[in-house]
Amino acid sequence: MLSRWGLIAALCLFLIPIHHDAQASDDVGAVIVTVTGNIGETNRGPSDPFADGLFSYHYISFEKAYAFSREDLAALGLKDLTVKYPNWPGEPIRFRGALMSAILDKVDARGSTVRVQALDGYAVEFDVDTLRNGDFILATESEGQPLAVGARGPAWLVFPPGSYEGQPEDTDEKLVWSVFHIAVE
Ligand SMILES: Nc1nc2c(c(=O)[nH]1)N[C@H]1C(S)=C(S)[C@@H](COP(=O)(O)O)O[C@H]1N2
Ligand SMILES: [Mo]
Repeated sequence: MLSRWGLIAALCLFLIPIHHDAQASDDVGAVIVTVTGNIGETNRGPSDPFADGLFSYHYISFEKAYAFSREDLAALGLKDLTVKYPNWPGEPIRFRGALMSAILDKVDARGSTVRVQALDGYAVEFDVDTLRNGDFILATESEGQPLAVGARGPAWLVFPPGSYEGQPEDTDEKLVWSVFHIAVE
């Protein structure tokens, strides 16, 4: 027979959180953007070929990454940026999002190049220095509304004209919309 204390101890064992594999124990919330590559800070383990279906679709795998929910991005501090490009209809758009420099700081980015990749596979590279020194935001809202998936969300890399060296006159070609992955290389 178990003593009373033995019984209590046995019951307590059930209350101790059991550490599953890295995948299951990562507590990262409703992720919208994941940063991979040459980074010093991470909050999740390896990509899983099945569970991480969109990464697999794009032939991306990783050992560690930093996964951001909307709340994680908001915790970095959101900035407002109003932008207009000639091919956009209507008035300038007021965006809100985390600064790319804040995201790169948070993940302790160590590389020199950043590739910003969208759900549709469209991807653009930037120098880390360019992103750190300019008004580049990873917008998650426009005009006070969350950017939706199917629209330009979950995130849209937004910056004013003239933000990178050699940016052709007022083109928005590097403003990647539907961003889900940022690779530091
Ligand atoms: N996800 C995603 N973002 C993208 C693109 C794209 O094809 N997919 N095209 C880029 C280009 S080449 C331009 S000119 C602008 C505007 O393209 P759009 O009119 O198709 O939105 O978005 C940029 N961002
Ligand atoms: Mo374009």
